[in-house]
Amino acid sequence: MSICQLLDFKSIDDERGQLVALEAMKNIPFQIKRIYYMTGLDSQYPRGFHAHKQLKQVAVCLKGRCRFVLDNGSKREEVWLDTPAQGLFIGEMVWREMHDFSNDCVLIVLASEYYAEDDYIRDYQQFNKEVNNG
Ligand code: T46
Repeated sequence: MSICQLLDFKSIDDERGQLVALEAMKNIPFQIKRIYYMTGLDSQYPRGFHAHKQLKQVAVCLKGRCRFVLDNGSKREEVWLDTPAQGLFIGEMVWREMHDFSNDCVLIVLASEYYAEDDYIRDYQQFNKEVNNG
C-alpha cells in the first residue's frame, strides 16, 4: 500500500487557459481549515523534514516542479509534482521532505487544521520511534 495518494483533478481547459476547482469533502478528502503557499523556492534549500501527528494535507504544484520524499517509518517513496491537475494527499504520521524545486516552482497546500507547532515531529528518530512503537 502506498504511503501517499496522488489525486487527479479535473482540469477545465479552453483557449483562455486551465481552471481547476478544489472542494472540501469532494475532491479534497477533508474540511479545509488553512491554505498556505510557497514561492521563491530554491533547489539548494530543501524543506519539510517533519511529520504531523494529526494534520492531513493536499499539496499542489501550481507552477514548475518539485520532488516529495515520503516515509512512513518502514518505507520511503518519491513523488514528483509538476502539474496543477494533481494533488498529493499526505495523511498523519508521514515524514515528508521537499527537494529539487525548479526556479519557478509555486506550491500551494490545503490543510485540515489550523497551524499548530505542537502537531509537528521535527526529529526523525522521534518520528521513527513513535510510528513503530505505536
Ligand atoms: C508541511 C510542508 C509541506 C506558520 O506560522 N503557519 C503555517 O501555516 C505554516 C505552514 C508555517 N508557519 C511557520 C512555521 C515556521 O516558523 O512558518 C515557518 C516555516 O514553516 P516550516 O519550516 O514548517 O515550512 P516547511 O516548508 O518545512 O513545511 C511546510 C509546513 O509547515 C508543513 O506542515 O507539511 O510545508
